[in-house]
Amino acid sequence: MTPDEILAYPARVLSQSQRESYFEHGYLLVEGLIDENTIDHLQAVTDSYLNQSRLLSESDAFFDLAPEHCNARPMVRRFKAPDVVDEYWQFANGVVADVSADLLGPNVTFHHSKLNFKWPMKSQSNAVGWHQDVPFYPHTNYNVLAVGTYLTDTLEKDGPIQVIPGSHEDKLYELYDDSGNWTGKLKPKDAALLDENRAVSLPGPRGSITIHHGRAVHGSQPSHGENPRPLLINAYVSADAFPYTDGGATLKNYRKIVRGKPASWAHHDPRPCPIPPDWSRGYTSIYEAQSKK
Ligand SMILES: O=C(O)CCC(=O)C(=O)O
Repeated sequence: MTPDEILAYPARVLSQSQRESYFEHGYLLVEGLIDENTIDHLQAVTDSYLNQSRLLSESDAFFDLAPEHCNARPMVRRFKAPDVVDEYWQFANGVVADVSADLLGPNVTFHHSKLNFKWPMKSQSNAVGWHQDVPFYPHTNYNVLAVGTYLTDTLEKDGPIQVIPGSHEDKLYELYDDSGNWTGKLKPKDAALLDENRAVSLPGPRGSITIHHGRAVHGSQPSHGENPRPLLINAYVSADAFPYTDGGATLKNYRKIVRGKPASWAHHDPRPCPIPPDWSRGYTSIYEAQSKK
């Protein structure tokens, strides 16, 4: 569906001007959308899983551990697919799915979730390098987006998501180095050409959501504080967008319809896209890829 076709459907949560702004700039910040009770509940569930991680010494299917992780200080970089837990899955099916329908059209498929943290680390930066999401999971069309929910107040010093406005209408980048190794971020020579002065930071109080288009160039700066900045990301695609790769096949809720109905026709965008490595047996994490020299 084109933006005009999507905008012709009545909005569920967002205002018409928020929807138009998303299509023009490729991102949106909606402050304080999620109510306090829901955030308190998600935060309590998150704390209980962080506690469980104390017993681990290496990453597993759920926890991506930072090098400094230990029993006394559980430093988890990411919960890899939190939607396997009922509370997170219910959240992924709630208001953030309605927001996605406002921007993808009435028929929406869940793609994946992750809960990213930023702990102060000595061994490596906790920045996330510039990248686009579509080269991780290319689809037949670009009605692909990710909704981030801040579980704590997130200030500029905490390393909020940053987006280059309008980049969703620009080119797609290969996220490989010059030797053909997957890095999950733009090549230094491509990143050097980005106009970083135009980057927009999206800080917000707990319960705020960020939305970025699957083609939008985004990342985040290192954090400078003790706030581990839990950011719960749920990614959705329009039901008529079909994956070119089977990277999500091992995920429990991958390609479940969360709004509307399945598509009987695929929609194809003529703009080509790069293809990621074969992750059909599972994907590790963006941190793993980006931290390799
Ligand atoms: O956690 C962040 O700051 C950004 C994460 C991100 O862009 C991703 O996981 O794809």
